[in-house]
Amino acid sequence: MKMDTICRLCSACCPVEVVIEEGKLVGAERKSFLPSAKALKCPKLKAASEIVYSPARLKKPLVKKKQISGNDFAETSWNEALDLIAEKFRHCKKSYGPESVCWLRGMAADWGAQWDYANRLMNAFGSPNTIGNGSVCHVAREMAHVYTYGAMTLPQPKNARCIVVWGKNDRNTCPPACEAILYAKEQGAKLIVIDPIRTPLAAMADIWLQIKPGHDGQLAMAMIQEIISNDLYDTGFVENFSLGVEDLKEAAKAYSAEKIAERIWLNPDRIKAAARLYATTRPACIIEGNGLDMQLQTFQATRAVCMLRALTGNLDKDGGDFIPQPVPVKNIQLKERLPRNIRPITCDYPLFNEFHDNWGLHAQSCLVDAILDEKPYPIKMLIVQSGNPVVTMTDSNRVKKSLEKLEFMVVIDPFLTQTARFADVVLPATGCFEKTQLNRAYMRNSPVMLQNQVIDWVGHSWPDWKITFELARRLGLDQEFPWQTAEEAIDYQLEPSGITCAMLRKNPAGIRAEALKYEKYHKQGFATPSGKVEFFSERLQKNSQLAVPYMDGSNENPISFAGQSDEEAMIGTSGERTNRFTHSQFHNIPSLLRREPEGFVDIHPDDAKQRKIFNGDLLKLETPRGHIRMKARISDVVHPGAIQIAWGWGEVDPDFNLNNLTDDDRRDPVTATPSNRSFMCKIEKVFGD
Ligand SMILES: Nc1nc2c(c(=O)[nH]1)N[C@H]1C(S)=C(S)[C@@H](COP(=O)(O)OP(=O)(O)OC[C@H]3O[C@@H](n4cnc5c(=O)[nH]c(N)nc54)[C@H](O)[C@@H]3O)O[C@H]1N2
Ligand SMILES: Nc1nc2c(c(=O)[nH]1)N[C@H]1C(S)=C(S)[C@@H](COP(=O)(O)OP(=O)(O)OC[C@H]3O[C@@H](n4cnc5c(=O)[nH]c(N)nc54)[C@H](O)[C@@H]3O)O[C@H]1N2
Ligand code: SF4
Ligand SMILES: [Mo]
Repeated sequence: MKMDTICRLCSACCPVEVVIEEGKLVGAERKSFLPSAKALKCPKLKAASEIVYSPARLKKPLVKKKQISGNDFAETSWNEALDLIAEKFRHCKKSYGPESVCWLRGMAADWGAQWDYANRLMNAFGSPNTIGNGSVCHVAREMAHVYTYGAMTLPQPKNARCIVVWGKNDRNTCPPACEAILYAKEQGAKLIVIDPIRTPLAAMADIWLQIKPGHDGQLAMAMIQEIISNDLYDTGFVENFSLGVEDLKEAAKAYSAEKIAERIWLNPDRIKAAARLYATTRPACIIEGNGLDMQLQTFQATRAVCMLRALTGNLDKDGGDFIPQPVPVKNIQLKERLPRNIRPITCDYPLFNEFHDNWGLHAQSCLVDAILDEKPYPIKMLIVQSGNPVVTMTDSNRVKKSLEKLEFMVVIDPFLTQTARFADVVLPATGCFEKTQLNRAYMRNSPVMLQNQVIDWVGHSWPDWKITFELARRLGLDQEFPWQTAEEAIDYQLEPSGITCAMLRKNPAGIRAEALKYEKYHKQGFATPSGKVEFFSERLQKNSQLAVPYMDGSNENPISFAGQSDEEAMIGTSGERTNRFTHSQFHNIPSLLRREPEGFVDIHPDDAKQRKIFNGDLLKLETPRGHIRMKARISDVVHPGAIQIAWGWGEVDPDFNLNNLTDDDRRDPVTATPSNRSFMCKIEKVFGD
């Protein structure tokens, strides 16, 4: 039997068709608009049945045996596990106040209605502290869009004549987007790639700018300067639908290509050529990604990139950057129920906390501050759902210290991860094919699609919705969580749209809540305070932030430890996603390991020669926060002076955990984003061992 659903093994959220035999998932294939010979294959999806039925899957709730030292767990029943957790919720509320309990969600791959359920439970319980990982993923990016033109745009590469891929590696991270780029390229579209690494898309680009890691904001300002000073911008659009272009003009003067090229490792003529090609080939879209997201200046840099879209009049055009038409849904988070006098632990980042109706709190680093430094007050109990913070959060050694200090910790995950080992109770969650769920990626724009349960729960695991609903009822929140099935809850949330779960099941390609419209700003303006695109933001000015990006003329080096490194240090870049793994996940799946059995440090041949490093040599990388060991791979995909460190292997061995190297002391002032992707590190060969 074949069934339709959405794959959530990573956050690409591909629509897929799965093959079910005797109730078991035996195969799955991505749906693609390309003929099947050209469609991109996904190794993770190919391994789906190995992942779902992995012997390492947790089958029952686990409780830590306190009397035995080490990481020993005993199996228990759902009743006992949930009763114990509910008792700890009550104990913390009574002893320290409800705000001492925090719920942390990871994995953008699982964003969806589940985020709303966790918020609803916590808000009704009385704690404002439901924290996501958006400060190191795309929520900070979303805020930069919202502050510029009211919503996060969706690039439309398929019909574009020019595509800019800025810090995004869609070949490995988002096959549907990559297919659209490849298709457009075949139709003659121009491709510009801005990436410190020669990715597959960079290798086929018309212009590839191999930027110095972390310096994208200055590049965007140079492109703005080139476009404005040569009158290449869309004057009609800018005059009628924006404000502050004069201020932007002024700010950009300090960043001409000649002035900044050398310090960002680029050639001024190539910067100008890229700016001109983008501005003069319409429609054009910019696909920006995680390469921009984890920088110390992420908010200003992304705002500058957003301004390029507006200057060139590409906003809300087919083939440009589309302003989404979100599906009307109920906001079910119950934020209004929170006592007004309790501040969240992320209170130092008020603009980030409040920029959106239902994104909620994402200054993830504040959780560690609250546990360790008790600022603004201590967190005593933590629930971690679909995240592996010991491996994926900044400065892992500090994170581990904080988890050890907790009074009680719960992890909800299909696997016993490095993080789960710190927990007092581990609840076995089902994976994506075992649950029905509304998907936020598809809620932000019609058409809505359903993630559909296609197989039974493995062992005694439960889907996240059921875990949350059952826990809520044990906390006396029966009225807030009256639903017995995922479908009931989804229908409740979708009510304003007139769409139901049953309708979605009958329409696997999705249902549009309203007809697709471009250039909506003619009628409704932009969802900013002024109703216009805001090159100058009064909101930011009032809150003591830069009203125009880089208007202070800063040329600061935004790489961690830049000031304190010795001459021998290199720029460590992190986070490479290969298409076999999702962050810390799947490093225990045999077929995926067969092709990629370990992670490597990519080092340029010139640097390797100078340091007498050969392929396969064991290297020690070190920063003031810690060290890792990994083997060298000589490769010219990197720029001399920079290395690329494999990502996610910290789940296999703490010695491979690159977040041992990252720094959480400096953060973007608006979005609390640390520099997870670029930091100075010392590199030396390990002899013997
Ligand atoms: N230095 C550095 N740090 C980074 C990054 C980087 O590039 N460099 N990337 C950042 C980014 S973009 C992100 S999004 C984060 C990712 O950080 P995490 O969210 O911690 O990433 P994962 O390792 O994917 O962890 C997801 C966990 O969810 C579990 N899981 C899978 N499916 C389900 C489910 O349906 N239900 C439940 N309950 N659990 C499930 C998995 O087993 C896994 O343990 O890391 C960030 N950290
Ligand atoms: N296979 C797989 N797919 C995934 C994931 C996964 O772990 N594995 N994770 C999912 C998640 S949560 C996310 S957020 C997305 C992320 O997906 P992408 O946004 O594609 O993220 P990455 O591949 O991490 O990084 C994109 C590119 O940024 C480049 N880069 C690094 N530093 C810089 C810089 O300073 N400037 C510029 N301009 N570029 C830089 C990298 O070299 C890389 O080519 O992928 C999702 N899809
Ligand atoms: S790219 Fe991600 S979402 Fe798409 S099929 Fe592969 S694992 Fe699933
Ligand atoms: Mo992410």
